[in-house]
Amino acid sequence: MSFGIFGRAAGGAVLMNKIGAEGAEAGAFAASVQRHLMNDVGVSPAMARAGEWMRATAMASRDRLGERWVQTQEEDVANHARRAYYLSAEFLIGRAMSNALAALNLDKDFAQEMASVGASAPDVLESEPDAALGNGGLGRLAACFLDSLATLGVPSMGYGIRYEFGMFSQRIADGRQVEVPDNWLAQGNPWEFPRRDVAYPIPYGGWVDHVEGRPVWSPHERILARAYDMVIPGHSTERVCTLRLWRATALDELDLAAHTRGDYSRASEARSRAENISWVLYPDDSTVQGRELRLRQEFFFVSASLQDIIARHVREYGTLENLHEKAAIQLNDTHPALAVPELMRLLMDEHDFTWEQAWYQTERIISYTNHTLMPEALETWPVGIMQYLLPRHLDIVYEINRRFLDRVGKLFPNEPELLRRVSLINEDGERRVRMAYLSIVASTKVNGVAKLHSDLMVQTIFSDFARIYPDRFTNVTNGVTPRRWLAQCNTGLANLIDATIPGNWRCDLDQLKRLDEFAGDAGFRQKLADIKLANKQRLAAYVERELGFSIDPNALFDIQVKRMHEYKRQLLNVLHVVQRYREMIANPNADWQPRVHVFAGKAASAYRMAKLIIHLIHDVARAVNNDARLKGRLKVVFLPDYRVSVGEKIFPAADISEQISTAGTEASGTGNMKFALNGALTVGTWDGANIEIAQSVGLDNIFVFGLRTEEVEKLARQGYNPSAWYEGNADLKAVIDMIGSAYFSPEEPDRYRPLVDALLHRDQYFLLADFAAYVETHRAVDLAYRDRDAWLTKVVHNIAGMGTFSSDRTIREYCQRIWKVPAR
Ligand code: 26W
Repeated sequence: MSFGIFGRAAGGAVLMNKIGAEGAEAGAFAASVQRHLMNDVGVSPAMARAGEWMRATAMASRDRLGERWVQTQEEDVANHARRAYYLSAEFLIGRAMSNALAALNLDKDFAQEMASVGASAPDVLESEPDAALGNGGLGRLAACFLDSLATLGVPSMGYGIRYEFGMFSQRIADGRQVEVPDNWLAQGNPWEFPRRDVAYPIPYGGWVDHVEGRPVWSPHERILARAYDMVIPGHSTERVCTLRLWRATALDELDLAAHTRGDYSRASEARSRAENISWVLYPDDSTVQGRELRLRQEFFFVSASLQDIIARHVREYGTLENLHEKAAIQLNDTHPALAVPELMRLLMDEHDFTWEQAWYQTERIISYTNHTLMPEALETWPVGIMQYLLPRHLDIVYEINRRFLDRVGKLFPNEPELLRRVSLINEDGERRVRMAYLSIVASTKVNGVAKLHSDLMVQTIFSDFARIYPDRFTNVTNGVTPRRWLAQCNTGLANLIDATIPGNWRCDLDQLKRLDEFAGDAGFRQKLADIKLANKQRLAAYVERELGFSIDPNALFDIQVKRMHEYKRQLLNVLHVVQRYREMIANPNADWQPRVHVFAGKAASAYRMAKLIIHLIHDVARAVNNDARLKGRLKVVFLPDYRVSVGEKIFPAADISEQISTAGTEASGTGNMKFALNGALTVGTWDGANIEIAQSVGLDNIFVFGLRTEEVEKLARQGYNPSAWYEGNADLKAVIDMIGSAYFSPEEPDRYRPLVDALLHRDQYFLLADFAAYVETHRAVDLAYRDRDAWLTKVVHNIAGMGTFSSDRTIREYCQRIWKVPAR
């Protein structure tokens, strides 16, 4: 069967053929699964357990993806395609199976096949470990982007690191977070294609000589980057996208001389030194630790990826002169920012480009996305470490800086302070390279990830650069893939949408707008309510399995899931829960809206305050869940080990989505989109993408509260005094006193001292200033929830308004405005 460039079956005859072939396809797939089960897994169908069926099914799917991969590559080469390369230190993929089966149109056959062999399809799917090669939003965004790149048929690749250990698993012991290594490759990875012939040496250390005026770098060591591909299937297309992940190994695995001497530990030293580099993901999204290893990781995957891009280009064109016409490279935050000096080095030192020629290309190839305004998350590298690990790159950075400052000096001759501010080298204290500035100077475009964030970016952290490069800055609002985050995780809702607005909304999410006209249809609303209830029952069953207690699916489910961070204000949520608890015990016979408050999220291992908040949630849960006076009308749940596959159970089950960051701090948020798409109403601040969601679903269909960014700034300028807010609000005072007393932690009365002190004396994120409005908003939520028809009407408008938050829209914008590559 032949498909067009972008894999659309052209013409009715081909389509008929395809449908006619599907029955046979399904039979062939079942046979292939059984063959893999016997030949590769080594077990009979009668004896196979869920994990074994999973591996066999994955292998059978992988075969087909392999075919699509070959076909896609051939197309791109034949078309001399300009390609987009997405460089990211994180890809938070989650499970691959349901998505692959859906993309291959085999999901229903799989369910039938499992039934016919007496296996449970859900158990088989659940046995797949999550690929958790990321921390949070930034990594998950990268995974959604791959899904859209494949689906839109964009000639493209993702590049990252094949971490042996991904994001740690979170266990809870006595209310405290305990981190456990994530050995996700323990059973092998049936989805990856090791490319044994694709490997590049990665140099580190040493010194730079100048021979006949040319710099010559003599690295102290070299390790090897080996390619492992994951094939990312597109939906409604045979196109796929490649995620190429690099694994570090030693160039010389064995020091044979040492081995012969009997010095075995010496003999294997080089190996473990090298393998360390792709060993563990940095489990931290606010501060950087283990600095040297982290820098090694960043250079490792950047260098391997660029060498690979260059090798591919030379293979296709025999020259690098047109590289900038055929390659666009996106830096996912600054973790891959070393791509700037590394591309310069490869072009100049290895391919004889002059500085001007190399810079001309670099500036046209690279673009950079910023994901945070938080100063502590903006990467800088001490000049000393750079000198030691990457001396040639430091020289190049200095030269980029010299030329850049020279230009700025000419553009703004009377502003010596400006030069100091925009220098790529921060000279205050220990000299450090500012990776964001380096990225900006070398980029075609620099984007933020939601309108507010992009505006603040040019008004605050990058304001000087916005003057120097007025046309460089832009916005591309984030999105999420509707395949995983609606079609696959919420089959009930997907079926209802299919029945209501037939068409391919999965790949054209704007279609959801047509649901608006069903808001007044009582039958439709009832079906929506039934689906939500079923999803809440499913989550309740999961809670019961994980935590051993039951929650009432008829209660209002109020959910906050995301990384634990002070700016995200999980603590404000807790303050509200405690306030509600106080009100309920003061007046137990009132007609309280039954509620379940669900939390989930990991804290960086060194982040004391975030961990203390997890502990507080558990302590509050213990008190509240066991207080008979409440008669089960208030429950607090902390679901451990939040990850993609847990998100898939949570988003469809929420009535209320908590998006309550201090205005101006959350760059975008993407969980907010997943909740709303699944029919939860947002309680949110005027921050990040919440603003655009509000504009899209309508202000009547969202609960907005709290200070706006300008008001937060004003308050800060005037001198914010949290203890005045504490003294001025009796409820707030009582809530904080209750936490500061031994009420929730009788075994350790001072447990929450640090937290209460931080609130009363600093309150960096203005919780106390937003408390009253937040509590008030939740009263309005309770009232609104009681009017079932009105509530469900809002739910319909929420879903209908979410079309624009598809990552397909986001990727189209990158393609058109930044990369200049075609998308269907
Ligand atoms: C150096 C360690 C590190 C790792 C990750 C520092 C900072 C990060 C990211 C910038 C943190 C992150 O994930 N940012 C989130 O990116 C999402 C996707 O754009 C946004 O939706 C979130 O608002 C933003 O917090």
